[in-house]
Amino acid sequence: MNAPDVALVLVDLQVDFMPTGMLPVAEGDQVIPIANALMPEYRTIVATQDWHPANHGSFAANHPWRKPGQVIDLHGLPQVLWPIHCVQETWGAEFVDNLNTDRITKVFRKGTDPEIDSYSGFYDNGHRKSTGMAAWLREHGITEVHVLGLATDFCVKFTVLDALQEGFRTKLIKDATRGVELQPGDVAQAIREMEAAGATVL
Ligand code: VGL
Ligand code: ZN
Repeated sequence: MNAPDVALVLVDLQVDFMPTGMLPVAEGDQVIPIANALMPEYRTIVATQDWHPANHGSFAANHPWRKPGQVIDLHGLPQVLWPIHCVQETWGAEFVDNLNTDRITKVFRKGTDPEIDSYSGFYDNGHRKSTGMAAWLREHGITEVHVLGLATDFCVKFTVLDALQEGFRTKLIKDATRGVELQPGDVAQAIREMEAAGATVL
């Protein structure tokens, strides 16, 4: 059992990020049994859910002639365009079937504003609005977070960087993450950035 001031953070363990999903992460399914095995070791477990409205600006389909992978300016921020994924109240946005959700203490949903994307579980990509996760963790006496999930080079990375910025000791459970790798080497680069910012890689 970890100390009571340590929380486990499960990032985006959702149907659409599985290898058969709309925004497939290779081997993303392999992190689920690890998450299930680790949960009994934590008193506090928070999970994030990518939770987009159908008109979300990160969907290529919402921009004429744009395709997934292209980068546009979305209300002043560079935005990678994605396939339609994790639409609120749809199957793709649900937690993966075989994830043991009984032990999850609290869920934070992100990406709900159609005008801005939100990779981090703490803030949107412009750091304009908080999800309330940092305050919630502090209220529950948490000083350290252990992060796993999908995708290493997007939502996991930005969740880890914000956790550090919010003053949490932060460890990445690397074996329980997988990345999108739009470019080969993106995952290795993301891990270097997290370490450089002060994260411990387990
Ligand atoms: C994610 C791209 C778009 C992620 C979410 O969970 O890493 N990536 N939305
Ligand atoms: Zn998304």
